[in-house]
Amino acid sequence: MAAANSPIHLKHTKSGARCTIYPYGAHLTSYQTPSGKELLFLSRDAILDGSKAIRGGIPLCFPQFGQPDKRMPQHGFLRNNYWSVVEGSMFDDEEGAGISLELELKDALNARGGKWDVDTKFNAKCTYTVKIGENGFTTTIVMENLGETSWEFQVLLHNYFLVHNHMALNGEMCHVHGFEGYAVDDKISGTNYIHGSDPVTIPENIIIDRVYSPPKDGAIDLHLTIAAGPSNNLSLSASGEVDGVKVPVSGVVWNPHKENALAMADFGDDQYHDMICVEPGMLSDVPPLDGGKKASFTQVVICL
Ligand code: TA6
Repeated sequence: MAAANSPIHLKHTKSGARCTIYPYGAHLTSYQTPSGKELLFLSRDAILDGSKAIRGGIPLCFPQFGQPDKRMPQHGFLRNNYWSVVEGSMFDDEEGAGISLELELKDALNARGGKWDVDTKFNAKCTYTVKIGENGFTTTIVMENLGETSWEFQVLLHNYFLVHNHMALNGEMCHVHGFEGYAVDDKISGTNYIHGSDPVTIPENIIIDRVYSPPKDGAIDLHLTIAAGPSNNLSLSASGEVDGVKVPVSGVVWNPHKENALAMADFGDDQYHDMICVEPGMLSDVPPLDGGKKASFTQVVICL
């Protein structure tokens, strides 16, 4: 019987901003501005009973993004395990409101009865903090190597942003500014190229699945502006470090389009019209995390 996955509802008393987090996956599924505008997409068919990763909100991806092999599940182990609230971490003050949750992966790995071919010395503790304020939210994940052997990893915050029907916005498409000059790995066309000076446009009528990697001599941190429709513009900034050394931040843009979405039981009814995934992460050139050391990754999402 899956443990109860009762959602945690937070409200910032001063501003009226609200959010919802599920202990399963430490999964932020909703952030609403003081005026009640929702920024995150949550599928109407999302499974919330802890039997499957939640479709929408911000799934956490660690220690891998995607599924290059069968060593572990797609996107790793964080979104499909129960996290515990860090005692005394909930706050609500002048600046904002927030909470931290934690998960020791060794238990998660053991709980799987060795089902995954991951080095059993892989002993990581992850702590995830969500802070909400009047104009948006900040999410930070801290990854600690509790073991002795260093391990390689990726980390990504798989944001599903809410867009009210891509093409209904007076024919407007979603735009993402900030990937200019980034190297693109287009998973759909199988091509690789350097993105030009125009914004990334995300029409509703094609599958988009692209990884944007920063140029070697380019910015380390990621700064994006996401134009997701009238009065729905967001800024997204992300930064990461491993044992105190900053690591270049990549981004992923995904829209499954009709065929792929309808093939997912938790993503039906043409809901793909109403979302875009813009996902910051440390995906390449990430140094291994040595035993006893920590890494962290943070994003700040602000309504413009
Ligand atoms: O966002 C990029 C991506 O890797 C896509 O290829 C697609 O698989 C998506 O993540 C969703 O993955 P999920 O395992 O949540 O269905």
